[in-house]
Amino acid sequence: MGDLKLTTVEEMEAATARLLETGAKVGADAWQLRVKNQTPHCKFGEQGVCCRICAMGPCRITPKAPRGICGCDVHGIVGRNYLKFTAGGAATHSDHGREICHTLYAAQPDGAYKVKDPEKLIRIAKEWGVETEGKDIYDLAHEMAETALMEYGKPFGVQRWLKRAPEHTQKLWHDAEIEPRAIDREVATSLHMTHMGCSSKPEALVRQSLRAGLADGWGGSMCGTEFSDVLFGTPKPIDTEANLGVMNADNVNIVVHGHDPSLSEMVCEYADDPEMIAYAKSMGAKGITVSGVCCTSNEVAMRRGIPMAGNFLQQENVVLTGACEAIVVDVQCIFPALGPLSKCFHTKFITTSPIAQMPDSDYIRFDVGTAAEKAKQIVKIACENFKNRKPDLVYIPDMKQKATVGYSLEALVKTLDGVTNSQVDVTGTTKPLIECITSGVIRGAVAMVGCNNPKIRPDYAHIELMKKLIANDIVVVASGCSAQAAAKAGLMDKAAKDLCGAGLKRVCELADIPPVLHMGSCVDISRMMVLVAELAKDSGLNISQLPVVGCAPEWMSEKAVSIGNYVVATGIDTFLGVDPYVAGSSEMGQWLTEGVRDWVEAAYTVETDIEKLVDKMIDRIEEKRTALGI
Ligand code: MSK
Repeated sequence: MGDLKLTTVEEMEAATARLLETGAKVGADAWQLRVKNQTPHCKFGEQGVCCRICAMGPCRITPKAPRGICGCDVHGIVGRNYLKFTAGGAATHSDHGREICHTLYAAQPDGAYKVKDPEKLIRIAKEWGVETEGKDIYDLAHEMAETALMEYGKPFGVQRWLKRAPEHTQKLWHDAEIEPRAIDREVATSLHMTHMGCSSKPEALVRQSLRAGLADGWGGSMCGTEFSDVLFGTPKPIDTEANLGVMNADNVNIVVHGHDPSLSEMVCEYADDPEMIAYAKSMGAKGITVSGVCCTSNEVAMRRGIPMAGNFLQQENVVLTGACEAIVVDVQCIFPALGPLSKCFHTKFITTSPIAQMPDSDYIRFDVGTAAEKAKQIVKIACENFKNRKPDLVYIPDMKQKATVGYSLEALVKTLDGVTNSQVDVTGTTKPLIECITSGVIRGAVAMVGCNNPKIRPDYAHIELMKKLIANDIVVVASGCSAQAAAKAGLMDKAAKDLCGAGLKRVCELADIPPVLHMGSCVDISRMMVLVAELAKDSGLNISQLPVVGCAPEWMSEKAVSIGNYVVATGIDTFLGVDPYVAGSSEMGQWLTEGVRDWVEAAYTVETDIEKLVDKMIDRIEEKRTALGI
């Protein structure tokens, strides 16, 4: 198997166990203990049958009490909870996108934020019908930022980005009345519908869940992805490393965590500044190592090659190494536990956003106007904290893997250009990939996304599913914490081609790619939507006909449900390893796993048995191939 040795889940668990011993010495707890304290979970909550949207309750549905005080049945209660969950996710991603638009609005040629990809900005401006001729690039950036911000609250019309979808998909959305209008409107409408005395009909609640999801994936998240590329550069393949061993015991370790690259980009910039490196040395360190956790990690890995310390359920581990001088966070997926945990060590837990304020943190408010000075202040604080380290508590697991990351759609198209036998010119399109799929060299593709969840053995589902998929010649595109699971295991090392079936292995060799392709952070699932849209247009097929499925085996956040809704609504069958709190309603289950297919030609499958989950995905891909006669 060449020189690749995968890191196993068992090895990662052993490293975590060793770190928890350090935690026990200093009286720290961690999620493993809190899970025990919270188990068993409330059955009403698990099934989604508890309603607390008004003060007459809470009402809980049982065989003896089949309706709430207002008379709402279990299907209405489960449906409302599902829509509220979606709205939370859509709001979160979209607000991230909005912040990026504000950062773009503040970009200046001599400022902290610059336009790093002017060609992409011009391309999007032309797509949106904005005049570009003779315009200063920064004037254009500000105009585009303002135009994008208007998408959040415009009174009329639907999302601009929808035009990227094939006409067939746009028509499905129109006919099903799920075309998202203003982004904020879809979130507000969802919360209006779930207010006491509004919708309790599952069909209506599911329809709005798809619409709110689309406002995220084909609205707010797409703004986040596309304008992050404009500001910080469109990712290209770049080498990095992943897992806790990327932290360096001799250096000042700064860990960036969260989602918005506006913060992490600045921290990376200053950590690389010779003045700051000299400062770290004056404090007794040999240098500065920045590494990442969660989607922030994906953002800076794919643009700068910054190493990935870990994913969601590894966030406490970085502090437990005893070698983390500062963990610097912005928004989303940050454990409040980091506050008390950091107090057990010398680590500074630095919060930076008014949206994510937490006890036991040092709050250094970060905004676009003062980004440079705040980032410098944060790096200095970390350097000064090096001397407070307690050497007897330092243990960094010797565990890391090589990874090649940064496969934006643009990079993917460019990379696959050479992999074709076509007699016609297919360059700059997805046609080489289509050829690989239609010829059967690659059987299909799976978009692997989402978090970790203690309900599933962490990373196990991600890694085992991916191994089986690539062995069956199915290429994997991954984002979020799923991508980090792959990188930590070694599946983003190009040598992982040796784990593939013969067809995918050949493609990996020809294109010089790993079999699991890193497409970015959670908002970058919008990249995957554009990829399938292009595949459909270039092949003349509908998205739902492509042998492509989506999968979130270990998901946990509201954002993941919003994502699931827009992936399904885009025409991609989506497989979940964790139930989205709908088990209490047969009608909701029916709508999500079958009913929505009539509107969008795709639906959910929920399967908590991981072996069965992967087999169902492979079967679905093969069914689609058979239907196409390929
Ligand atoms: S960070 S939403 S735990 S993928 Fe985007 Fe990871 Fe899930 Fe957060």
